Amino acid sequence: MIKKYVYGKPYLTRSYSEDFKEETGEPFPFQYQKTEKGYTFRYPLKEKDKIYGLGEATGKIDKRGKRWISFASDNGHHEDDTLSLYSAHNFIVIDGETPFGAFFDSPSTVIFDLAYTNKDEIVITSEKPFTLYLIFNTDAYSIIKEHRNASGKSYFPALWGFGYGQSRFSYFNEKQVMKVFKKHQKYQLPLDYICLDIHYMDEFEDFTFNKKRFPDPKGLVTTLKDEGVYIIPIVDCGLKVNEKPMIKEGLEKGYFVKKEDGTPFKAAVWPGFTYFVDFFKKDTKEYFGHLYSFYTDLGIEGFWNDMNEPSIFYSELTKDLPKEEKKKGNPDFEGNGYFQDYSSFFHVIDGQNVNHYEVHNLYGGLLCEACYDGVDKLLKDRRGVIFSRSSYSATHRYSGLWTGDNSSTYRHLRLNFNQLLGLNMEGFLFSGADTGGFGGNCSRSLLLRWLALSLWTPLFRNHCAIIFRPQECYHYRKKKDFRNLLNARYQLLPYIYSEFGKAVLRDDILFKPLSFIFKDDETATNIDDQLLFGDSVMICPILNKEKTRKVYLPVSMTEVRYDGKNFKETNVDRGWREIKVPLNELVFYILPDKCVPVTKPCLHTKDIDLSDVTLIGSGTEYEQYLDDGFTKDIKESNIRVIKK
Ligand code: MIG
Repeated sequence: MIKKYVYGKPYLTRSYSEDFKEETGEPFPFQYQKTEKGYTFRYPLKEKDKIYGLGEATGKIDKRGKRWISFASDNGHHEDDTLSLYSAHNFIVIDGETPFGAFFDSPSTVIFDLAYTNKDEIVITSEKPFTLYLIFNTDAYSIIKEHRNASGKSYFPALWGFGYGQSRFSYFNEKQVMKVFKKHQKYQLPLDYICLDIHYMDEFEDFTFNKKRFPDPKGLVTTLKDEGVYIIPIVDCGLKVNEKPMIKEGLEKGYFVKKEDGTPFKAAVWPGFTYFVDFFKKDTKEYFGHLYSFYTDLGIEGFWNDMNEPSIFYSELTKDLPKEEKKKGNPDFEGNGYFQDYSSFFHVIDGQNVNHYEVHNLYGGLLCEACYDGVDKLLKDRRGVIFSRSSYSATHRYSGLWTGDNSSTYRHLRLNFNQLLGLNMEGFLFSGADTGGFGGNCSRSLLLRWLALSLWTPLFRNHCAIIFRPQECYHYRKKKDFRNLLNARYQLLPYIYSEFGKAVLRDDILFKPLSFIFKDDETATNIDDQLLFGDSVMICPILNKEKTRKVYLPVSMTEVRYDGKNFKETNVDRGWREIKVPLNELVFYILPDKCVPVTKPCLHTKDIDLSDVTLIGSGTEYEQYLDDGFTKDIKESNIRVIKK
C-alpha cells in the first residue's frame, strides 16, 4: 500500500506513474515537524532495524549509521563516507518488525541522517517542497517491488549492451580503436563494444568527429559492427558556444538555461564555454534528442551521457577567480572541487523563472529522457544502448547508469559491490562500475577479481582514465585467465539476460541480500558480502587480496566452479565453508531445485544463441525470458519454461 503526502507546492517529478490520492493526516510512522530548516521527519529505530536504499550512495549495504545529502554531484574521489554522488536517489526501506518504505520525491536537496548523529534515530530533512510516498507491505522485498511498480519499467538495452565493453579516456584515433578490436580478436577475448571518450570529438564539441583522427567514422562503425563490435561515443551535456545552426536555433527558440536577466548562461566544460539545454521547457527535449541523429546517421546505436549533473569547471562569474577560489566546492555539499555556480542560472517552468537549485536533482535524468526519446525514434524498431552518469529516481525508465569515477583499489571493488542493491532498488538494472577502476594503475589480480564481480552486472565495461597504465585485458600476462572470466560472462548470458528480462517485466531486482529469501535465518540476515543474483544464483566474489574466503550457505546448494570451459557442479551442505578461488576461476552457488541456463562460449553476442542452452543446478526446469535482442516488444509471453 502506498500513501502520498505533499509538502508545499513541489514541482511534479513524474517519478511515480500512478496518481495516488493525497493523504491529509500525519505521515505515520514518521514524526513530522516543520521547522526553520524545512520539513523534518523523525523515526526512532529499534535495535535490529536495518536500512536499505539511497540508490548509488556509498557505505555499507545496510545504510544505518550513514549521513547523505541527496544532491547530484561530480565526485570522482568518493569513499564510504562521501555525502553526495552523481545521482540523487531518494528511496529507503526500514527493515524491521514493522517494515516500511519512504520515497522523498524532491527535485531539490534532501538530507538523510540515518542514525548518524543519534544512533537510534532517523532524521530526514528537506528544505524545499516535495512529495513523500510511504510504502507498507509485509517485508522489505515486497516494499521494493511496490516502489519499482509505481516508478515504471526499467530501461532494457539491446542484447549487445550485455556484452563486454572496452573503454578508455581516450582512444585518440581510428588506429587505436582498431588496435583494441584486433587485440581482443587475436587473444580471443570476447568484446561487444568500444567506447570513444572526448578525444574523438573536434575540440571536445559534441556531435562532431575530429576529421584528422577519425577521417571516416561511418566506415569505422560499419567495419566494426560487421565484426560484432559496436561503437559508443561519449556525449557531454554542455553544447559548445559557436555559430552553428543548432546553437543558433537553440538561442532563437530560448532552449538554453538563462541568467536572471534573461540572457543565456554560459559555463565552461571541456570545449570551453557551453550552453545548457533547459530540459524543463517544452520542445527542448525533442530538440536535444534529435541531435543524436548525427550519430545514428553514422550507424551508431549506443550512447554514453556524461557530465549531466551538470558538472561545470567555471562560469562567467567565476572565470576570473583565483584558482583556489574556483576550486572551492560548494559549502553545502561535496563536489568535483569546482565552484559549480548553480545560483547563476534559471529554468523556465510554467512561465516562471526557477533557480537551478530548486530543481537541480532532476536535471541529469531529464537529459536521459530526452536522449531516450530521441534515440527511440531514430533507431525505429531497434533498441539502443544508453547509460548515463547522473540520474534521479525514475530515470531508470530511460537509461542505464554507470557509477562514475572510481579507483583501482580493492576498497573500491568492495564499494562497488555495496552499491548493487541500492541501484537495483531504484530500478537501475542496467548498471555497472568502471571495471578495474577509473583512476590509478590496476594490478593484474585486481582486474581479474573485478571482472569476476562485474561479469554479473548487466553493464559490464572496463574503463580507465587518461595518464594511467593501460587497462585492457590484453596488456596483462596470461591472457587466458582474462579470457576465462569473459567467457564465463558470455556462457552465463542466457541466464543474466533472462533474469534481467523477468526483472523488468515483474518489477523485480537482480541483486538482493540473503535475508530477502532466508528470512528466518539469523546468520543469513547479517551476511553482507554475498548476494543473490536473480532467482537461482548466490554470488560470493572475493573483494580483497585474499585467495580464499568464507561463504555461508543458508541451505544446501550446488557449488559451481568454472575454469574457463566447464561448469563443475558439486552438492554442498548448508553452513559455513571456506573456498579457495584462483584468480582465473569463478565460483558461485545455485539454490536448491533451481537451474541456470548456460551456453557455449563466443566472442560477440551476435554469435550467441540464447535458446541453445544446457541447464545446470539441481532443479529440473527454468523459466527463460528470450527475445531477438532488439525488439521493443518486451512482453510476458517472451517467457517460456524449459526443461532438463
Ligand atoms: O572531466 O570524458 O566520469 O568516465 O572518462 C571528466 C572524460 C570527464 C568524467 C567521466 C569519465 C570520463 C571523463 N569524464
